[in-house]
Amino acid sequence: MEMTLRWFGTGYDSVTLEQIRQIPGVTGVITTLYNTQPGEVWSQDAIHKLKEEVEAAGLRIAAIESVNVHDAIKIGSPDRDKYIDNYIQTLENLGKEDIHIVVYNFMPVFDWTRSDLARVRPDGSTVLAYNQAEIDKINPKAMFDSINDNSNGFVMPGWEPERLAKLQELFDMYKDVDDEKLFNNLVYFLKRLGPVCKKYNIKMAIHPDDPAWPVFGLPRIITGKERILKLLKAVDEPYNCLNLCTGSLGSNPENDIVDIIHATKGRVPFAHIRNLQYNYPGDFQEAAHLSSDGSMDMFKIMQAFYQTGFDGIIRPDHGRMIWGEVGMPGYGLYDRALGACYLQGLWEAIDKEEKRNK
Ligand code: DNO
Repeated sequence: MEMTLRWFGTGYDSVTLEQIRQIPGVTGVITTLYNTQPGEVWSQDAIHKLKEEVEAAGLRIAAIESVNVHDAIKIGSPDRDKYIDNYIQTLENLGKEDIHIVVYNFMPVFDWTRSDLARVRPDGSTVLAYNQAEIDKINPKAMFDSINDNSNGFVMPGWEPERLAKLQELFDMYKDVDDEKLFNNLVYFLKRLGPVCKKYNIKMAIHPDDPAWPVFGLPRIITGKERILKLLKAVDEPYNCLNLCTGSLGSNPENDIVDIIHATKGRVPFAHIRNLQYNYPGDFQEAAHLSSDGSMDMFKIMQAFYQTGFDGIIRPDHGRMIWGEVGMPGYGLYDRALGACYLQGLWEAIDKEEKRNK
């Protein structure tokens, strides 16, 4: 297991590589070329520069999160092959730079959705939160504006203003896309990536839908165990794999995370680990990573990874904003650093205990 932290790049993140380097046990970052748009080719030169910057700080790029997928590919429009060709070229360039894990999602229009970026918890910390009744009251444009206005001046991942300026147009384009079409378009996309992934040993790790149910009437297909297994089987090759995100899958309390970890054994090179607090159906908020701070048993989750022989990378996912820190909501330094240490503490204890019992 390797512990990593997400870093959006100089100019896009309030956290520096030097700070990340000082979190005990963190050896890699999960990063991206933040100024690119879905559908663009990433040049090898730009990737190389990013890599040099990370390595100069004593870290490595452990994965790219994300190379976002152009909506034409998700919709299956006639020009999709052009965008898939661009994606293949980007993977080729990443492969040449020795990068082997790429995260993406296949959610229409929006990436993750929240109704509140700074819900205040009893201890005064703030967290991302979701309330279905709030979402039902607003339209997608209002949702986008509220995310944009409340992100402390940072562009939130997956909420690029350039793309979302065409919101209505995008919604119209998805009119005829149901779950089945979206799934078939995903399989088509993945099959075309096969040769380049095999050539460079690249793993395409899909991020589950967050929250794990349809939002604004748009289809969502990576929401739970059955559908994940269906996808892994549809392209049954090691390069088609899962970025197991406990928080996204866990937004639906019916998802048994421990069971999903066991069921996807061997197909998870990368995990996002965070805790959630369920309040009532349709309302949850994020929490500190500690089990007792939310509704998930983080020990059992780490134990399941250990027992399935997990040897991939982990990042402590979203944290609370604490100690007066101002940064991108969910992506401050302090609480994620606490999370990284806590998760490594669990791992060390599980490892020692399992070895002692052998
Ligand atoms: C939110 C993240 C997502 C994730 C993408 C992957 O903070 O978990 O934005 O990176 O869905 O493509």
